[in-house]
Amino acid sequence: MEMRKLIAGAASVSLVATMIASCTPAGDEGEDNGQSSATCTKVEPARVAIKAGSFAMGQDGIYREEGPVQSVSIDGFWIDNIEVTGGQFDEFVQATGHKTVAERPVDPSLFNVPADQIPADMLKAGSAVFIAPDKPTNNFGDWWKYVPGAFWRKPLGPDGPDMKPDEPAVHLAFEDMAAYAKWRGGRLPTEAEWEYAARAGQENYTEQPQQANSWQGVFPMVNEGKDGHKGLAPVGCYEANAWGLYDMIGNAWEMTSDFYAPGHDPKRPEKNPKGPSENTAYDPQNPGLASRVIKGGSFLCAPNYCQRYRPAARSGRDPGLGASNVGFRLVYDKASR
Ligand SMILES: [Ca+2]
Repeated sequence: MEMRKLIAGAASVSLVATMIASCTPAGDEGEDNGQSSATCTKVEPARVAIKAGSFAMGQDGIYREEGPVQSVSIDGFWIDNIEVTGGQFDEFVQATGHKTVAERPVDPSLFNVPADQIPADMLKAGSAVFIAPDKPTNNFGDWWKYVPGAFWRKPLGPDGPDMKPDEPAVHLAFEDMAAYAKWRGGRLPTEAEWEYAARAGQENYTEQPQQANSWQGVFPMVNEGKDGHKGLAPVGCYEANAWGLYDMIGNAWEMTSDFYAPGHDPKRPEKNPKGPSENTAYDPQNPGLASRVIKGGSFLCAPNYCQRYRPAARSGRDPGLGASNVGFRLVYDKASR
C-alpha cells in the first residue's frame, strides 16, 4: 500500500524507495505505447526438469541486499520454460471466473490516513502503469501512475490496447498468481529455486545481458530499444539460458513465494532455503508491509539506473498491488498433472 501512496503523490518517501528498489521505474509505454518492435519466433510452453544440485546464491559487491553469498542445495523440481502469458491467464479466468485484485475497489483502510485525504482515483480499481516522462526527472511519481481501469486485460488502462496473449501477464497481485498456480497444479518458486534455475550453472555476471529484454539508453527518458523491444516482449523472444528457460532475466519481474528481507540470512538452512517468515519479513522501502521477493528485473532495468538484470538481483514487492512490469512463472513438484 505504500506504493499506492507514492503514486498518489502522498509524499510517501517509502513509496519512492520502493520504486527505486524495484526498478519499477522504467516502462516505456509512453512514446510508443509499449508496442513490440521486433519479430519473435513463438516458443511452445514446456515443463523443464531441473536436477537437484548446489550453487552459490547471492552476489556481493553490487547491491547490499543480494548478499552474503551462500552455498545452497536444491532438490529437483520442474519449471515452466516461459513466463505465464496473458493468453494462459485468460484460460484461467475463462475457466474459473477469477476476478483479480486490480479489478476490485480499493479498501480505504489500507492507506492508514483519513479517508478525505485519499485521492478519489486511488480508491478505484486499477494498477500501476509505467508512463515515460516527457521531461527529465528523478521523481518516481513522474513515471509511475496509478491508472484506474488498468488490469491484466488492459495493461495500459481502459483506453489502451488489449493485452497481447503471447506477452507476460502483468498487473497481478500475489493472491491472483497463487490462485492461478493452484488451478494449474503448480506453485510459485522459492527465491532459491528461481535463482538456481536462472543461473543454469553459470558464473556470476555483472554486465547487461545481450539476450534479454532490458533498457538501453538513459533511464527514464531515453529508451533506445536496441534489443528490439521498448515495452514487454512476447515470451521466448530472446535466447534461452543453458537449461532452456526463456526470459529469466528481463521482460517482466517474476514473483516468488519468499517474503523479503534486505539480505540473505546466513543462519538459514543450506538445503532448500526459504525467506523469512511473514512476521519477520522486513522491507525498508515498504515499512509495515510483508513484501514478497521478485527476481530477474524487467524491460525497465538500465545500467545507469537499476542493474537488476542478474540472477542474484532481488527486490521487495507489495503483494497487493500489480504493475505493468511484474509477472510470474510456475514451478512444479512433479513432471505432469
Ligand atoms: Ca528492451
